[in-house]
Amino acid sequence: MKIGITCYPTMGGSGIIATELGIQMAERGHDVHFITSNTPFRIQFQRPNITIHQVEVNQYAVFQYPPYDITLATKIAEVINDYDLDVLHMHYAVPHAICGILGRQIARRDVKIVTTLHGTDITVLGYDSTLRDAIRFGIEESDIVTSVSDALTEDTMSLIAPNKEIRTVYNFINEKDFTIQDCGKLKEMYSIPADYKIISHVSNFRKVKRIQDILYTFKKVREQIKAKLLLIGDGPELSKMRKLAKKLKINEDVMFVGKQEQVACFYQMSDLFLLLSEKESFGLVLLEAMNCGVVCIGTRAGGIGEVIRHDETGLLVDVGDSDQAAEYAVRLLTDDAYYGRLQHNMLIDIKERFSSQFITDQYEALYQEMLNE
Ligand code: GMT
Repeated sequence: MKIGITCYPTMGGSGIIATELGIQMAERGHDVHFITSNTPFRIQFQRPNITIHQVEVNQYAVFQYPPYDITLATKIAEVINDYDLDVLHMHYAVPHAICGILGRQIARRDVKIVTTLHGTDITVLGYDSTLRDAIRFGIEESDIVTSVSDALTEDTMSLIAPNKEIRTVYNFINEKDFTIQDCGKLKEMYSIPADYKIISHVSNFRKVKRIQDILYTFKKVREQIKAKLLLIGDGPELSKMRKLAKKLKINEDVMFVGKQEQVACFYQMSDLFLLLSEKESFGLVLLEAMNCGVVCIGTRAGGIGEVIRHDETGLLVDVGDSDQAAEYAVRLLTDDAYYGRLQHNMLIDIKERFSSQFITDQYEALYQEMLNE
């Protein structure tokens, strides 16, 4: 198949999944075309069957805002025609599904469109009455719509109420990069004493990630256990959280390492991973941590409860309950047998429900289904 993919090519989970899926499809022999504002950051070297079409948005004095959506739609139309695309896979209803639909009209070709909803397009933009109709249009005019969790499917149905079936297709893990491996002397390089436990978190430090709860949890754990907190990523809440760590007098044990391109080694040196968001459609970072052997504590928010099976493959707490999170963290970090049981189950569960092969098969079948219609 000839597949066009549009996503935000950044470090966010949606861009990662879109890119990894494109790589998987290319490895299966499909002809993959990324139509994006930049080379997706996970494509760092030459890969056969993958072509990148960069969308360059020009700024003109007549426009008050740069016309990203129209330029993208025009580029999509050009690639549809020049490469005879069969399928477009658009990540995010707004703006990308709409750009795909417009691109298809401009190209005047019957290319099939699958749109994947990732979360923010629904759980944030869905509340904006100026965008809700456009999101519904993007969903209804796509040939097939998928969402990354049942929770997001339900949210979409209640917030947007589209006249369209939405199918859940879970995110998947890149098993090659995220695997149990010795992280070498990393602990030593970061001057972390060997007998300290490492608790970590990776995100874009948006408000929804509730980094303050991670700090509160860590403070309580630190009172009982020698531990360091490793915070990876950058975003709007970062400087506030640095101040909070100081105020809580835990700053000496909290390491803010900023945005990092290679995160696998940070998971590999961790003993526990926390994702305490108030909204999270899936939580791809959980899969990454888990496949590196790290047991996770997450909140009962969105799709996190579909990724972590409470008390079987990890632990769940209510949003904001840092007392419970700390109690669970101490148990996991002191009870090796319990940790080992959850870790064992979690590694099996990932293989069964979130492997790259299992999920790529599902998307490939969806593409095929559209073409057979
Ligand atoms: O988590 C973010 O803020 C980034 C966002 C994105 O659009 O890249 O992530 C969303 O999509 C990921 C991939 O499907 C999911 O794993 C994240 O849970 C989801 N984020 C939210 O729902 C907040």
